[in-house]
Amino acid sequence: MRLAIALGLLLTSACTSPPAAVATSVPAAPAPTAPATTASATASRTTPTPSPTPSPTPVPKVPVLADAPVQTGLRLPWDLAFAPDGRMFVTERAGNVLIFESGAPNARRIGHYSLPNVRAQGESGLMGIAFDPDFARNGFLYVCASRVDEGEFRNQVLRLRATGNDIALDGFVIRAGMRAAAAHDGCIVRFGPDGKLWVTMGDSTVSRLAQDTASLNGKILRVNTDGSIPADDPVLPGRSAPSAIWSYGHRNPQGLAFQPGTGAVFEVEHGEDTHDEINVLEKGANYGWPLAQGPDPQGRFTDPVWTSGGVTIANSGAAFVTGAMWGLWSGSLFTAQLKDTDLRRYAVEGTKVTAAEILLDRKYGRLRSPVLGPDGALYVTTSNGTGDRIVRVVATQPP
Ligand SMILES: [Ca+2]
Repeated sequence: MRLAIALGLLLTSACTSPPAAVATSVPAAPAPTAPATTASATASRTTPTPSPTPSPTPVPKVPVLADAPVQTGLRLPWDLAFAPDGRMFVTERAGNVLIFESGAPNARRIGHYSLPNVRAQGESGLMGIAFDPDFARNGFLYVCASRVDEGEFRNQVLRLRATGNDIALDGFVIRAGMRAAAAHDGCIVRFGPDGKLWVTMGDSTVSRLAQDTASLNGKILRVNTDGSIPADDPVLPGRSAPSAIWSYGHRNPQGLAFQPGTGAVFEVEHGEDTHDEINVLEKGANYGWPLAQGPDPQGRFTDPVWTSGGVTIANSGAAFVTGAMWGLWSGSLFTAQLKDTDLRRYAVEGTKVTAAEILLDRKYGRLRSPVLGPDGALYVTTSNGTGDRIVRVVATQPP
């Protein structure tokens, strides 16, 4: 069953050639008045002599969206990230890092790296990717992957080093302590505005680990890029010193996004058969899994700011959008849905999250990770198994 759409209407753009408009929407706020007309009319009434025309400040509007694949023929691309020079790096679950010249349509593939010892099955394999904030100088990037190492199946955070378009394994950030499984591996990596590396880690199908503060599974982790523990990480119940764990009680978090301006950490995780969640992460907080799903009626845990209620939609990745082209939608959170095969917008005020539009509904199949590109467009990976794509969603302001 589909969620009710709070507002806005959905236009499908069935079989048209890309780029095609995907959606328009009723504005959330009353329609803005046209600035130039109003301003000049007022000016002409009150000012008898001509005065310099003030440059009009555009009034933000609901954006017009256009979507089109920019890369095709991929196999389970999981995540992507843009280098400061505009190159687009894409992970494929099997263990590949693909480098494209840019995010432009059909941009040339200029590099390919295979991470060794990846075991890819179901929700495991090579997943998250993030660039070091100082990448232009040090060439470092970070991935999270399920690998066989020292005789164990582990999720690991690894540092890679790019020299031009050649990538080499540089070392481990987190080598041990994260069990891997065919499902519930989390494994999104993102840099926060605090310069720390944040990692989502699933319970690896052993749900009790999410409440075990001695285990790194079922957690959100926050570490320095060399794997050391930031001194301001929390001291969790049952421990005597800070650990890599920022928050716990998570089932399978596959989305992580930092709110522009505030730095608040929004996390998206899969529920079991109800209550997919969006959480705002507080230091040291317990988000309840597996003791509570969704809001806890007993008040023992930190409640999600949004849930899917009695159904699951399989919300995976998440990203905030910003920029003038997004107009009234700047500052919104977008999530990609696997099961419900769509892209959703949430209006966000502070930490209040309100479901808004459903976009790209059933158009590209399962959607995995949305990432804001350097051009302000949203790039989304599909996760269908064969013939997968990177879809670019461009927002423009209507005249
Ligand atoms: Ca929860």
